[in-house]
Amino acid sequence: MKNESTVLQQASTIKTEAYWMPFTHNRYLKKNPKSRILARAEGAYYTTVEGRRLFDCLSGLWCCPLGHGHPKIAEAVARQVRELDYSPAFQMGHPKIFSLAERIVELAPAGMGQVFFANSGSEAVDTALKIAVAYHRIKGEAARTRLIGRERGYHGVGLGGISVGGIAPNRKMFAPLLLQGVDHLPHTYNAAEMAFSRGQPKWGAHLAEELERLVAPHDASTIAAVIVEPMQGSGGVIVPPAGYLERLRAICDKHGILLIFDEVITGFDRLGEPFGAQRFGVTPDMITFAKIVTNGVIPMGGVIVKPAIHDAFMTGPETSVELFHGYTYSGHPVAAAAAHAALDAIREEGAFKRARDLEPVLEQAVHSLKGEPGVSDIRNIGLAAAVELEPIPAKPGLRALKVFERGLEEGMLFRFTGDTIAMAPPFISTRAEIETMIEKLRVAIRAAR
Ligand code: PXG
Repeated sequence: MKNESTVLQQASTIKTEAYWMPFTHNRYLKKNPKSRILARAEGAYYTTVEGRRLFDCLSGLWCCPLGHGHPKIAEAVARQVRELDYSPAFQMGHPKIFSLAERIVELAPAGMGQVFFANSGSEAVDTALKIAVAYHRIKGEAARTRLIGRERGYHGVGLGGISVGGIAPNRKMFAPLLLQGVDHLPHTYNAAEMAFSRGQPKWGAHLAEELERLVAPHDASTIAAVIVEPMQGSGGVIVPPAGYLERLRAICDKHGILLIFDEVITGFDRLGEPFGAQRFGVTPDMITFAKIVTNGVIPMGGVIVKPAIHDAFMTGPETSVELFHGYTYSGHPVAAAAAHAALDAIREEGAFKRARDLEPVLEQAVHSLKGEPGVSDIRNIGLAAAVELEPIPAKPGLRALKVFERGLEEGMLFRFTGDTIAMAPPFISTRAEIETMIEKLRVAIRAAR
């Protein structure tokens, strides 16, 4: 363990040139990096290399709700490295990954049967898309190749994920590489109809009917799957209108189209239920997950499928490989150990209940920002919320950047994209911490003119 002065000493010698940072304004950050470099973390707080303590308003990037440095997870990881650090993912297994798959199926909505492991949300999504197309082919419907995503959807950065995703800047540089045969449902956000909604907006279920319009010109027999986030996270905490997901489910059923919920953010309690599927009472055919499954400590992702999908592949000679897909680190033993410990902690520490109990606290606090300068919308569900800011004229994104930077000075690590501030505090937060987070946001918003 390094002491404080060693960490600070290191900070003064950090050279930033060689590291190309992901989804980051590299040149701007590197002009003044120290306020952005994290040295350590404990519970719901980070400490920067300058020694500033920051409340973790987004639980890392939506992934660390049990808090940092969780002793049980740390212990499980250390033990696993000594016991079995790596086990070949193909043609071999290890006990913890079988039992983890079973546990995840138990947490999933009734009717799910198997788990295929990957190492990130992006890999989980590309895996689900491949399974969908292969499934139809095996079932004798090889023409079902088209995929339907949604505007403002985020499904990671794989070529499949950006093709079904609907965030324009993530796609436009790579247009020639995008998959053919993809359509997008309209997003469900309409400020005029739903600004300042608490929980699910009442307006918007009819937008699911657009699926019929996308299916019709191609014929349902060409459509493999629809993929949506039950709650759009990266798109800015866009909560599904009441009745919308139910309608999507019904239309998919009518046409034999697989419905995939991308639950990389909503999986494992963010919405107060194990999955968004349970929160919204709609069971998809596949669920992708990542992030919270290990509390973010070791990368892991995966796809949960219905037995009918899995079983369709289990044909042909028993000695043949059924699915030509997988990663060197699929079901990594250290990730599996971290996931078991995280799921133990979720159970023992009552995370579902905590997220549910804190939901009204966050809701009430965040909506108190209505009327602050430049706040055009506030929305929330589970332990997630977003505040939409009016852009500074001709300078989109600048207002949120100012709020973010003032937040750092106030001891808050907010998340901003465009002019939206997103929050998803750790489940271990206290009521007072959530209220303080919002009061500091108020200060930052007032200052960011
Ligand atoms: N699907 C969804 C729904 C996601 O939210 C991914 C897939 C990709 O996961 P990986 O592990 O490949 O990054 C995500 C990731 C944010 C933010 O601030 C969200 C994500 C990642 C980073 C930041 O909203 N989601």
